[in-house]
Amino acid sequence: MKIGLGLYRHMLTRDYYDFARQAGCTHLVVHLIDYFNHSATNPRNNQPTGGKYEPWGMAGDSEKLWTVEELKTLRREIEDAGLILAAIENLDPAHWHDILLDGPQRPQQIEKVKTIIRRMGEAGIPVLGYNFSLAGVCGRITAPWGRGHAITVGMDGPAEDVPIPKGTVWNMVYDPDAPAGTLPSISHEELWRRLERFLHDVVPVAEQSGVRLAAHPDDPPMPTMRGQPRLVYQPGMYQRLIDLAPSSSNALELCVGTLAEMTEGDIYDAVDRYSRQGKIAYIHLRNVVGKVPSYRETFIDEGDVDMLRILTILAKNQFDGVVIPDHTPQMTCPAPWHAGMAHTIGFILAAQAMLETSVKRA
Ligand SMILES: [Mn+2]
Repeated sequence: MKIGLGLYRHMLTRDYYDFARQAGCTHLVVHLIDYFNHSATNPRNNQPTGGKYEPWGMAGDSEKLWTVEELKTLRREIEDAGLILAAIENLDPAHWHDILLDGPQRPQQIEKVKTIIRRMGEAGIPVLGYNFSLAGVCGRITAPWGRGHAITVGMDGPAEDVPIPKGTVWNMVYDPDAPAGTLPSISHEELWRRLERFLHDVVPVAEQSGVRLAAHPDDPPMPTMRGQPRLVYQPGMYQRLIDLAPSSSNALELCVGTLAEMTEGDIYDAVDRYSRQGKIAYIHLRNVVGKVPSYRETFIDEGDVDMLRILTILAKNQFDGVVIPDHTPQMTCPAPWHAGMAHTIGFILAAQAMLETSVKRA
């Protein structure tokens, strides 16, 4: 297991790289989309929160794809700081909204995603995280519910079915000039059909490029949100996604917190099942109390999930990928994000040292 840190776009600077090294990380997972772009409800010193049904921000430029040169420069800067670039997390809605929505630009956008994957391969970036979701992250509230009144996020009951306005998908606005109106609801089977077509189109290119696609489950994992179906909202549904395209390039961005929020199954069985199959590209580690529709995110050392048990299962199954802290509650200090991350990484480092010692003693 390798320990990494996830950095948002505005954090791709030497100071943040040094912070990651200082905290004990060897790897980075980076976001190239600016989720905080033009958003009043989304402070930059926290995970992107948005409002309950407000989008995070404006999507990027549909005509501008990350270039090989940009990706290579990013990788070099990260390596110069003594770290390894493990993954890029999330596709920009500007580049793939009509893949999610089955819209008229789908063929061109499939070519864009293929180009992104090929360029990542050329730049030596081995994993692309994605979240195949129409409503994206929504329906959560931010409140001082955490230990010591830390500000954290969660759900306080069933979400209302506030429909998604046209021009918005996956919690970002890709077309501010879209006509009035809302997205029509689709069925779960239609969403799975869209995912299957997506995998069919891009997995061969990912294989050729040496890139693994890594799917995040739906957060929060409700069966539907905003009148739209969710894809992976119970632990067993990940298996359907895996079986749709048997390939090492069809993998998971396994989010322990999101899986623990699900109403069925068992988090330890899920981590065991998918790590045993070698299907986990990388892991989001986060703890929670409760399940949808009533849960809150907690610090790593509290909450319902026994993290030492999770890490023991991963070690037993020889998981060799990267584990990153997902979100943490905001710690009350001048650098709430940094403090929460350093606290979580310290916990993971200690757990790892303990596991290694027990292996040596055994
Ligand atoms: Mn996650």
